[in-house]
Formats: sequence, structure tokens, C-alpha cells
Amino acid sequence: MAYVPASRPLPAAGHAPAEERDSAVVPKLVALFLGIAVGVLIPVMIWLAASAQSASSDAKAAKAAAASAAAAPAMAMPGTAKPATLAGGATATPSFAGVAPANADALAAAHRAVPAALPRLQPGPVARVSLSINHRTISIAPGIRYDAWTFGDSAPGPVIHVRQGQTVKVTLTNDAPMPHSVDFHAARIAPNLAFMDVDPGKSFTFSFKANDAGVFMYHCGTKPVLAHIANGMYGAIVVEPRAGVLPHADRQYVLVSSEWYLNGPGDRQPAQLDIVKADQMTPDWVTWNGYAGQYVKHPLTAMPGDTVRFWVVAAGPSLDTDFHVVGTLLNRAWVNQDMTQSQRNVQTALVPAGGGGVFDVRITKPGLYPFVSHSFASVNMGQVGLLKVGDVQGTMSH
Ligand SMILES: [Cu+2]
Repeated sequence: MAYVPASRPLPAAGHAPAEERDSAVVPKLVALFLGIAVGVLIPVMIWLAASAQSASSDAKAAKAAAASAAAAPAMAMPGTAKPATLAGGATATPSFAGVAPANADALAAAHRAVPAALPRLQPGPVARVSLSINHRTISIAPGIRYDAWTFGDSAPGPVIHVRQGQTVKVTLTNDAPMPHSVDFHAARIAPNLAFMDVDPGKSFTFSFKANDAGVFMYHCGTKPVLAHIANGMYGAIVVEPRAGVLPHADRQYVLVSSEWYLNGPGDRQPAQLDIVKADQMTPDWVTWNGYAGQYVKHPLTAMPGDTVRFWVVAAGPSLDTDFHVVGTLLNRAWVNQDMTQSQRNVQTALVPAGGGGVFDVRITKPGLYPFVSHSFASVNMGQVGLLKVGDVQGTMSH
């Protein structure tokens, strides 16, 4: 915005004649100019005063809003950040985005990528799902460790694959030192009966019928939910429509996006949750299946002409995913996992935090096709992978 100094002379006063040859004319001209100057200056001064008042009010309102929302971003390089604070006084650590040890490339190569292939269905009318709950130290990026809370041994937890119409019988076993629970978005069930806290050392079983097809999030629903999800307690359940409903797919992959909020770099000792960053939605890492960039070093694969189906969940806890495959379009997009209708030839599809979407691509030309959230700050923080179509060499970044 341009800033106009208050002392700058107004045009009406600045263009007075420098020389006057006819002295009789001078008083008239002076009177005329004074008249014009007064006529112009008074409204201008009133307007300037009103503007200043308005700007002052706006500034006060913005300051109050910023303080109450505690929304000041904390995105700066390590060591240079001015810490952001919550209204209560809690302070966020600086950003640890992109922290990498010297051997990060070798660590990325040695990392065993989380299998993204859709697991097999269980036959029969009942699908049994056992979920243990643990507190574990996991890797979330090359050389970066985090003290997570997990379903099973990993974050995300195991992918669950059932058929529409099957009964899902869930047994939760809490091997962690504090209460946890599980909330299935695929279930229509009273939360107070099914999603309740399970104490340490206890087990709990409940069932629901998977009547709604799609890909859904499951997560811990114990308060504070933000902390339990941010610490890793989430996963995906694929409820596949009845046989023959969906077009054939040659390859099927499940991708869960999530972000991580670290209270330290995590390279020398495991990081833990920075709840201020989580409240402010300023993550350090954003990942596919829990580990930054893992499918860049270890791409998902397809052959030219294959139909590749992505079952995508955005676990958040707070960021949406804008699903995009570079170099192609989504031939079919079942947005918001509504499996009754698909959109065609979509460039980018929104997967909201806590939501899911199913996307088919059919790529005929061999190459390396990055899949990202097209919210590109997330790419910079690790939410990028490669789909390798055909027998191609090398890698690429995006
Ligand atoms: Cu929990």
C-alpha cells in the first residue's frame, strides 16, 4: 500500500504563480486561491481524519482478532524464528521443517517404505479387526524420530479393507499407559457406546455393519482429540462396494495424509508434540503414510495403460489434502467417497481433513508422475511421492 506523508503539499497550494506582473491582480488571485484551498482542504482534512480513525480501528480490531485467534504463523528457519504464542502464553518452538542429517539420502534409501497396496479382503460375512494401541518411537522423515501414539506399531495404523455389507468386528486392546479409543467414520453407531475410552491394559469389542462404501478415516477420539490424532492415532478403512460396481482397476493404493508438529528437530532425540504448533496449524512435516517423501525414493509402480486407483484419506489432524497427480488428470474422481457417482477428468480433488476420496488415473506414457497435495507448502514439508509408470530410471523432485 502506498504511504502518503501528511506533510506533502496538496496540489491546490503547490501551484500558486511564482511571479505576478500586475500587482492589482494579486489580491484577487490570493483570495481566489484561498477560497479554492479552503474549499478543497477542509473536505480533504475531514476525509484524512476519518481515514486515520478508521485505520486505527481496523488495526485495533486486527490486533484483537490475532490475539484471540492466536494465529500468528511460526514458519521460519530454525534459530531465526520469533516464537509465536497462544493467548494463554504458551510459545511454539521454531520450525524444524526440512531438518536433515548429512546422511539423509542414504537413510531415505534404506527406509522400508510403508506398503501402500490395498490389502486383501477377508472372506465371509464378518471381518475381524484387531487393533492394539501403543506408544512407540517411529521415524517420520529421514533421520527424524517422533514419540508417537499408534494403532498397531505405526502411524498411520493398519489399512483395513472390508466389503460393503460385511459386519466389522473391532477389538481394541490398549497396551499404552493412558486411555485411548477408536472412532470409525464408516460406522453409523452411537459414539458413547462404541467409541468410548479404553483404560490401559483393557480390551473392548464392538461391531458395526459397513453399509456405506468408500474410504474412511478411523482415529482415536479421546480428548484432547487434536493431540491424539497429531500424535499418530489414525488410519484408513476401505469399504469396497459390492462386486462389479466399480470399474476394474489394475493397481490399488491407499494413501493417508497427515501432518506432524514437533517440539524439537527429532534428529538427535525423538521429538514430541508441540501442541501450540498444532493449534496454529504450522506443521514441520506433512506426509503420505506417515513418512516424508518415502515414495520418491521408493515409487509406487504401474504399467502403461494400467488403471491405478488411489484410496485417499486426509487424517489431518487439521490440514486438507488437494490431491493431484502431476502429468495427468484424475480420469474418475469419487469425491467425498461418494461411490454412487464419479466426476470425470478432474485436475485436483479436495480431500478434507477427516474425509476421503477415490481416484482413478490411467497413464499410457512411461514416466515418473508425482502425486502431491497441490497445497504446495505441504509438498515442501514432505507430502510428495512418485508413481513410476513403466520401466523408467532415475527420479525427480517436485
Ligand atoms: Cu488416543
